[in-house]
Amino acid sequence: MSVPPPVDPPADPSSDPTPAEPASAAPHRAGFVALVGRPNAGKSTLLNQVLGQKLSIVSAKPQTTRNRVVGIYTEPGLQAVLVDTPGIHVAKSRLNKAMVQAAVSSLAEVDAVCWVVDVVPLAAAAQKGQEILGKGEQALVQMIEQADPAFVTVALNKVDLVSKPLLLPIMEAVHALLPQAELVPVSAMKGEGVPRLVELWREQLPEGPPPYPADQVTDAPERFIVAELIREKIFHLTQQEVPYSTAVEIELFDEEERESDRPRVHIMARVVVERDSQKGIIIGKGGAMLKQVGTLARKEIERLLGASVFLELHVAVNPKWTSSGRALREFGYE
Ligand SMILES: Nc1nc2c(ncn2[C@@H]2O[C@H](COP(=O)(O)OP(=O)(O)OP(=O)(O)O)[C@@H](O)[C@H]2O)c(=O)[nH]1
Ligand SMILES: [Mg+2]
Repeated sequence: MSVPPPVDPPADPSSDPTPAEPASAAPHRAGFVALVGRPNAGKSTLLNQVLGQKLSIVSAKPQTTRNRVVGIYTEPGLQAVLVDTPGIHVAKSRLNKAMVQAAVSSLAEVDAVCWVVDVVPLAAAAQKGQEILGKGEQALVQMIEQADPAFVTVALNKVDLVSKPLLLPIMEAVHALLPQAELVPVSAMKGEGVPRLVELWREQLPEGPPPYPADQVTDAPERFIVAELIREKIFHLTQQEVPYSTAVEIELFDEEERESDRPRVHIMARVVVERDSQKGIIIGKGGAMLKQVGTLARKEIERLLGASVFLELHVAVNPKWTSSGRALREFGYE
């Protein structure tokens, strides 16, 4: 576990500035920034890019993130606590409603909001002469306005996929809807523009000491991230409704040999689906799919834990868990 860093004592305004201290030393700033947006906009990619490490899972499919995931970015003079959230969408199932609820409630708890926008569909709409910001974006802006955060930045994401001139009408449309917000074209994937976003948070976040120790990267328990990494591989490897019917529960997290000369962690996880047919797909022919999920997840879990990992997966059916309050609470979604 991490050890809190020494916190500087508050400056005494009556004392003369010591020559050793640069006169321009800016006050420490810290606060919470919610990353919100439509599904698949690149919120989790952005979180990982700012942190410089994989913390929140990413996939090409929408509705990958289901919980709020906190990533703590610390540099001298700044701690920005980023809150990755599920994509905001018109939710039908109880699971999806819980996801949207997690995102919307995060809006109310933060100092600043970063709206992450995928510019690709907007550029396509602009080229066709259609309305650039559709109902989804407008509803989202209303939610941001209702939450009334002190600052809003807009990360116009995936600029690596769109030619520069197409960004102009998009920026105009966003500016018209959110005139107070700072707009930053970024590529969360490649890192372009991301330092500018961090610079804005540094300017916007309130003065104050860091809420977390400097070496802490998240408040999420390791077992949560482990379960997420397994779920991510299922998102990558399965199609249609299967990833959306899947949850992962850690049943055993045995760290007895973690501190040994050859650090080792034994993990048992249950992959829960809604139907027998989905169970068949996740297991695959002769167990091939489950093996592939396990192999890919294990590599990333080993990197996360800094230990070799013995990962055992099995699959269980919990009919209609996505609409069961009890199951949603058990899996941590409600
Ligand atoms: N080319 C490109 N792709 C990106 C960029 N940012 C994200 N992506 C891709 O967009 C897809 C969605 O990224 P995520 O980070 O999972 O998006 P999200 O907003 O967290 O999605 P949900 O959790 O489903 O709401 C993935 O395939 C990413 O690799 C970018 O800057 N450029
Ligand atoms: Mg996400």
